[in-house]
Amino acid sequence: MLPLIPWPTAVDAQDAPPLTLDAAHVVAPDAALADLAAEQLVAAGVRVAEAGDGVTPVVLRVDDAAGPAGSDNPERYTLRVTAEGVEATAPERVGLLHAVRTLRQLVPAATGGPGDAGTREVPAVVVHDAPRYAWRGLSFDVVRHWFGPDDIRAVVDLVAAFKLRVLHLHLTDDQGWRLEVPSRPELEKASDNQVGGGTAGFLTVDDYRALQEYAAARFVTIVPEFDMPGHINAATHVYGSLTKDGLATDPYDGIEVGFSRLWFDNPATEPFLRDVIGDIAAMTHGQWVHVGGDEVHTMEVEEFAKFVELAARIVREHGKTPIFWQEGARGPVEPGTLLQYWEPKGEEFDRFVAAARSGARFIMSPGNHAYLDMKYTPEHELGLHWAGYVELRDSYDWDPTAVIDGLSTESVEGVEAAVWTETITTRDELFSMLLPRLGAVAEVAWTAPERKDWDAFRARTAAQAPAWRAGGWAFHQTPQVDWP
Ligand code: TNX
Repeated sequence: MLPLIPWPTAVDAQDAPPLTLDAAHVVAPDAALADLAAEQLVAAGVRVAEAGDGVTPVVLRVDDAAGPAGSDNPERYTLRVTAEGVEATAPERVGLLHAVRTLRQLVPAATGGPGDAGTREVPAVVVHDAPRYAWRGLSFDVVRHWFGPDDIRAVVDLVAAFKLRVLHLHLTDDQGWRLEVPSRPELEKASDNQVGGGTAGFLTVDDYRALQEYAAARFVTIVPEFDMPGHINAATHVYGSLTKDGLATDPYDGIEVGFSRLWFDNPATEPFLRDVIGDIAAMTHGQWVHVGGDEVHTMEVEEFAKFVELAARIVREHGKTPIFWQEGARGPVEPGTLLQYWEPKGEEFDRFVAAARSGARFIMSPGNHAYLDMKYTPEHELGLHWAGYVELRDSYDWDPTAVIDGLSTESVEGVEAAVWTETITTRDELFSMLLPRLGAVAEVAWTAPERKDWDAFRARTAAQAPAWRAGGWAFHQTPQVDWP
């Protein structure tokens, strides 16, 4: 059993002596990749040194022939470990980093950290690998409780460790506004609030740029979410002009949803959407802008549909691709729009299938499997449970193509876990909700269904624990795993 999550396409254990990886010398196509590889090796307790006696070469090389036989997946890679050294090949840089992540997990878990004196014996193996879906992500609510740049970088490191490519940041909601918008500087007034009150904050334009650069270096794209036309109390608290009676709303620090809204016919509304979406699009390096659309409980569908049409049009005018929560299917849907499924609502499945026929594609975030803010069990202190209790196995045992009856498999764009922070206030609490379940969702997104195996996954999860401990990553010791 090799301790890999997500499980690769092909793992060929070699009948050959293992590699002792005490010290490594990295050869890479560029300095940025060499640094990232060195960072991973050091985290695993390997000394990184100049080439020399007793120093193992770890060679990263661009090679179109890498990956599983016949695969043209742009993320594919091959990792070869022999007693003499390590060779990673891939057609693109991202695949080389995937190979390094795999190597990092192969360094024996018992020697997971720097300073650990144990032997770093890596089995001789050839791994050929490529993901099932390109869209593999985590959605992270930094509104309900504020998590700043340091925490967000830690979450980038975590998602990257599981080879995820998207970090979707939920940046606006009833309780707070978390991103500087240069054309609307007043929005900062709505940053200093969160669930339960207390001091909070927001990302400046510079913070946001630096975060995107940090993530991009690790092949993670930040997808910003500006939630409208509901979940909007932070904005109506700042701009009374956006409300029906022209009066600013009170700050909100509770956890109810669905009460706040914009008004389509209000002349202040469209300029607000244009300013906010325009600035966010201009600041965002990735291709996508998420414009929410969830849980507007006080609006007729005709008006809601106008918001969907307008927000999507503005996003496209700025050269980006719009994403909505699944409610976006109630509006007109253009080809290429992404819809994010979250709530099991059988009566809406026909609408989702129709949206897919119009060219929409679905990101699967089913609450009962992928919502990592759900409690593990009724006794769990943290979390909500509107979508049920989500134990590790619930996060593991599902197939994205079987979530919406009648949806064609080609209409599934990929998979996102989600963590909402109504009950989560610290980094340790956050990580204990994400780990170990994020590994399960990552495997759903990466590994072909016929290669998944719950018992093997449990064992591979247990094997990660020493590295998580060494890295200071809190995790929940679910009884579904025999933890070391
Ligand atoms: C539903 S998921 C919401 C969020 C809550 C979450 C809590 C979605 C699109 N909306 O506003 O934070 O449930 O689990």
